[in-house]
Amino acid sequence: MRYKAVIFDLDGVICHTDKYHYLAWKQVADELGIYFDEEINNRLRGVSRMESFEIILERYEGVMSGEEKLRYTVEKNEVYKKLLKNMSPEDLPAEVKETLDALRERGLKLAIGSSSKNAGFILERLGLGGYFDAVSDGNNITNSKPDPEVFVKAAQFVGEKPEDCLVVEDAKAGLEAAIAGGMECAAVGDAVLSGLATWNLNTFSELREVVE
Ligand code: B16
Ligand code: MG
Repeated sequence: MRYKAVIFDLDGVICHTDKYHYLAWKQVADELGIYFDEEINNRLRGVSRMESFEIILERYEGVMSGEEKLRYTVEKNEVYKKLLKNMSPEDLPAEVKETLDALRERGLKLAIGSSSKNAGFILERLGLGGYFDAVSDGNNITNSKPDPEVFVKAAQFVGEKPEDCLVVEDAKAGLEAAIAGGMECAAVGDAVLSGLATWNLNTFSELREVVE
């Protein structure tokens, strides 16, 4: 087996919460009269909540205090969490679950490496609470992707060396984080275009061949 553990990003890899992030940020942007669209939303992939807001504020004319910024990010998260309640195990694609089960059967440890502070809640909604061997997320890091911290911690949590871990990511910042942490990585979706990944996946199930 090429690896001992596989570390999965959550949003954009295991599930798709982008639409909920978009709707929640849109509400805040509208309130502030800031232009916001799906293209700008794409720049928020893998980026922390506060850094996401800073990107949205690039189009803001006024000046905003740190306290106000905090208030708006809290508001965004409240809207986002309400929307997440729409999620259910049906939002976990069968292909993803079958592939995860197949990798586990082959003896690989499975972990989550997500920037999100809502990762635990999302996993519960998907019916994956307690499924992974370790969850490293926005609650146990001080630096977000492209800093490698979230993946380095995930490797520590499962007790494996970085060179024995494969990271699966949908964001360029996430691939950069994996590489900075000394890990090989597989790209899904738009991250393929960055040309940074060790493996470029057309489908999630291709992971079965990658780990051989
Ligand atoms: P939260 P990932 C990331 O999750 C999302 O891609 C990104 O859009 C979001 O801003 C970030 O989590 C923080 O999320 O506001 O829930 O803490 O892709 O690293 O799993
Ligand atoms: Mg992601």
